[in-house]
Amino acid sequence: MIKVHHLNQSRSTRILWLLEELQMDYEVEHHQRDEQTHLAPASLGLVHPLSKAPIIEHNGLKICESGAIVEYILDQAKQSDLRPKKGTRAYYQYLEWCHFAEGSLALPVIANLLMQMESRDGSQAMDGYIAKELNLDLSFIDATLSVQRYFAGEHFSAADIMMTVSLEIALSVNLIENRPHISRYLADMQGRSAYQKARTYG
Ligand SMILES: N[C@@H](CCC(=O)N[C@@H](CS)C(=O)NCC(=O)O)C(=O)O
Repeated sequence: MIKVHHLNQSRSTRILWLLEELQMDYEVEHHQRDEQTHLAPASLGLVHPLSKAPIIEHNGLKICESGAIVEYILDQAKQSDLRPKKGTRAYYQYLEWCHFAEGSLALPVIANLLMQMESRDGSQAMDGYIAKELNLDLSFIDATLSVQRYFAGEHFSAADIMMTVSLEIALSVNLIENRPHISRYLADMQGRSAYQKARTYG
């Protein structure tokens, strides 16, 4: 059975959500963020030298990086339509957005979150860079979702699981105001029962 190392309020929600969508058995080992620093506790460092969530353990393998874990789990699933068929247009959209979630969107969204925790006058090079990247990324995402329901086209896929968790961080700091298609999309994702089950883990 797949063991998921879950850190509260983190990207490991992606993995719990995916496993719920696939109705696969799994066990969860909980790790609670330090209340002061908000970082992972020492228990996660004992599992993996990076001390980051998610991490899974299965059949003697230990895997980090949420995108890689998603692919691994989809490889284990007996039957799944959460990854479009290779070579199709939907597959390449799926691939693009799975990578976009961590490769492009995560940096400005998380940097923005961290910058809000400190006092800044807004004139540093970093502020301009992050604001520009956020605007570019969120405009592109909103335009995409104005013409299609999901990131890989008209069917829900694991790319939606990758993207939703990053977009929710943007939502939590009011970056989604005036982005009607992203707002519609997030409400749709948050209505899924597998999502709601994954969120019960904190
Ligand atoms: N790119 C990695 C990012 C992993 C990551 O940064 N995880 C965060 C939680 S969202 C974490 O474990 N932070 C705790 C810490 O750094 O102490 C992935 O997608 O899995």
